[in-house]
This record gives sequence, C-alpha cells and structure tokens, in this order.
Amino acid sequence: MRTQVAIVGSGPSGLLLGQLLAGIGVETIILERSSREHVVGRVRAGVLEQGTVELLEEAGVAARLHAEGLPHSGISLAFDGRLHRIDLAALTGGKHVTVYGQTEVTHDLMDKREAAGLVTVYEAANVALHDFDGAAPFVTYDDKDGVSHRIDCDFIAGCDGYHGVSRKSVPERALKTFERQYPFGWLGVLAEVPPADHELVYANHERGFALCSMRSTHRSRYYVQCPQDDRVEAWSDDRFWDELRRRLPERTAASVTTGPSFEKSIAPLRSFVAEPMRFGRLFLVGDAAHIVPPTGAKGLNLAASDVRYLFAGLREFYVGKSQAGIEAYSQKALARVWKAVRFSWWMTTMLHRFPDTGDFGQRIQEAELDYLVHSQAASTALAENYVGLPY
Ligand code: RFL
Ligand code: PHB
Repeated sequence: MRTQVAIVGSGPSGLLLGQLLAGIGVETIILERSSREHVVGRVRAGVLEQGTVELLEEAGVAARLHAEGLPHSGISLAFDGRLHRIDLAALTGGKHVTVYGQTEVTHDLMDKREAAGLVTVYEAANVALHDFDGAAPFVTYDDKDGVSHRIDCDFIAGCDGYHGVSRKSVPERALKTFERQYPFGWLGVLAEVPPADHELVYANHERGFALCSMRSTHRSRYYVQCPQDDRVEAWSDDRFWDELRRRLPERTAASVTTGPSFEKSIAPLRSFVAEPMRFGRLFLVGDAAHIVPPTGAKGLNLAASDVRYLFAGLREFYVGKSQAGIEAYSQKALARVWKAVRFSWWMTTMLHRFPDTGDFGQRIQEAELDYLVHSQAASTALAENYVGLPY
C-alpha cells in the first residue's frame, strides 16, 4: 500500500490531522492498536480552548460541538471555605472555553472520517516505523488476522500517545526528555447527575485537591486527589461522594447531587516533554511528545495545537512546495508546549496537597491563592493561560 501521510494512533491528534489533510486532498491511513469501541469509550478531557474549537470548525466537525457544548466564561477557585470566581471572559477581552467531552470529539471525528470513506485500520498489531531518516519511510503492521502489511509514505505522524511506538522508535541519543512525577494521582468519577455548580470548581483543601467538572447539564465529572498507589476498588461510591463533599465549601458541597457512578478511574500525574518533535520524516504529535498533569486542562488542547502547526507545515509542503514549515514544526510546537507545561505545573503545585511540604506549604498556597484572586494582574495571567495562549 501507499499513502502520503501514515498516521499512527486514532486519538484526537491522529484523527484531527487526518481530517485537516483530507480537506486539502492529502491522503492518509491511520493505524490504531486498539478497537474502535475501546478508543471511543475512553473518558478523558472535557475543556476545549477557543483555538481548539476553531480547528475543529476548520476540519468540519464542529456542528454537534456548537449544538451541545457548554461555553464557560469563568471558573471558580475554592479555598478558605468559599468560592472565588475568575471571570475568564472579562479578563481576556471576551474569550471563553467550551465544555465538550473528548469522547464526543473523537466520536465526531471518527464519524466524519468514515463518512468520507477514509481508511483507519483498527487492531493493528506490531506497528513498526522504518527509514524515517531518509526520503522513503514506510510503516509495517499485522492486521487482526495476523497478516503482515507494508505502507510506503512521504511522512509518518506519530500520534500514538505516551505509551506508543513512535517516540520509542527514535534513537535514544537523538532525544532529550524532561520529566516530573507528582506524588499523587486523580481519582475521577462520572455520574448521570446535574453538576454542583454551573462552572468548574477547582478546590484547594487540607484533605487534598478536588475538581467539580461536567460533561453536560445532566452529567457530572468529579475528581479528588488520591495517593499514587491507591486502587479504584478501595473507593465505593459512598466513600467518593463523602470525600468530595468534605473538600468543598459548605454551600457547594450541599449542591452536590450524588448518584451511582458509571466510570471510575485513577490517573497518575506527571509532566513530560521529549525534544525535538521531528526526526527527518517522522513527527511526534500530542501525548506522544508531551504529557501535562490535567490540572490546567491542557493535554488535548496541546495535541490540537501540535496538529495546527504540523498541518500548516504539511500544507506548505504539498501545496506551497516548500519544506520550511515542516522544518520549523518542532521549534514552533515546543515553544507553545513549554508554556502549557509551565502553566499545568503551576496550577498543580498551587492546588494540591504535597506530602512533603507540610503546613508551611499549605500557608504558601493560601497566600498565593489570596493574592491571585485579589490581584487583577495575577488573575489575568491565570485567565489568559486557561483560555489558551495565542498560536
Ligand atoms: P491519545 O488520546 O493517547 O491517543 C493515542 C492513540 O494511539 C493508540 N496507540 C497506538 N496505535 C498503534 N500502534 C501503537 N503502538 C499504539 N500505541 C498507542 C492508542 O490506542 C490511542 O488510540 O493521544 P492524543 O491523540 O495525542 O491525545 C491526547 C489527549 O488524549 C490527552 O492529552 C488528554 O486526554 C489529556 N487530558 C485533558 N486534556 C485537556 O486538554 N483538557 C482536559 O480537561 C483533560 N483532562 C486528560 C484529562 C487526561 C486524563 N487522563 C486519563 C490521562 C483528564 C484525565 C483524567
Ligand atoms: C474534565 O472535565 O475531565 C476536566 C476538566 C478540567 C480539568 C481536567 C479535567 O482541568
């Protein structure tokens, strides 16, 4: 087989890149390790920056997002027993974020790809990347019947997440990695109940961080900070709801509607960046190149911003017949990545209980939060990062 761009991974970055390239007549084949059901069933991000929404519009997959997504013009920080609202729109000249689940984004992109008759190979095993440092790269894989295939291509887009094969295919000496692990995780719960507040609430509490988020006006997504080695089985629904309410201001806690959870999982928190993001004709995109802790709601949005830069570079190559865009990809993408890495690290540090910083650490956080909500300069810095920095 032959295609122009072989895409490894059908998460949001692979699917979005495929759709944008289809719009300019560039052919792609997506190779995905898991089944379609598995990919679409993963519950992850929920907050989209305006730039991400615009890119989804450009890809022609924003109709349902506009009909069902919830525009949010503020968030609240909870500490000191009450909510402190950050007016994102007022502080950023009218910008907002949109609450729309990653599951739905993936769904919309898959539907569009299938309707256009574009090829995605699910359950592709042993995907391997070859000769991407030369002019004629190719990808091999085994299909679900065990038959081996080879795809020759112009470029390979490694959109296969943190555990994917793309980053691991790059020789170690060609890669510099940066990493920070946080000494806790997030226990997340999804339940068919109305949200406690109409906006997101990020709570700093002595018992640990908590987040009230949502997927719609009748579906809530909540998180509590938990020990890194905690197990989901240790958390009955009752224990989860009790712990969540203890970490929220009284009035917010009283507004929490409890109900049976239908998804419960624990995610570790880490910051990770691999540099550079291009090796010859291989590009690393999204979680394949970087991970941020979810506190800033940046992971999916960074994947989309990588796609924006890569798409611009590939368009320059195929339409403008210039290599300049693909040569600049890594540098441009990384400049934005590091700013989001910094913001996510800062939000995480300010809002979580760290086991080793004690009461001193807690007081410093309280002082920082107090300063943040009373200083327009500090609130503006949070707001402009949260809605998304310019490209
Ligand atoms: P994905 O979504 O991990 O997709 C990678 C795909 O590649 C496949 N794959 C392979 N395919 C073929 N061969 C191989 N060897 C392969 N290895 C892997 C995988 O099966 C998968 O289908 O990466 P992508 O596309 O870069 O997208 C990144 C986002 O998914 C991620 O950054 C966000 O979910 C992070 N995130 C959040 N981001 C936000 O912007 N806002 C949020 O509010 C937000 N909340 C979150 C989050 C992530 C979370 N978890 C669980 C990590 C909340 C949580 C709890
Ligand atoms: C979510 O709704 O899953 C969510 C929202 C905001 C975050 C992280 C996750 O910062």
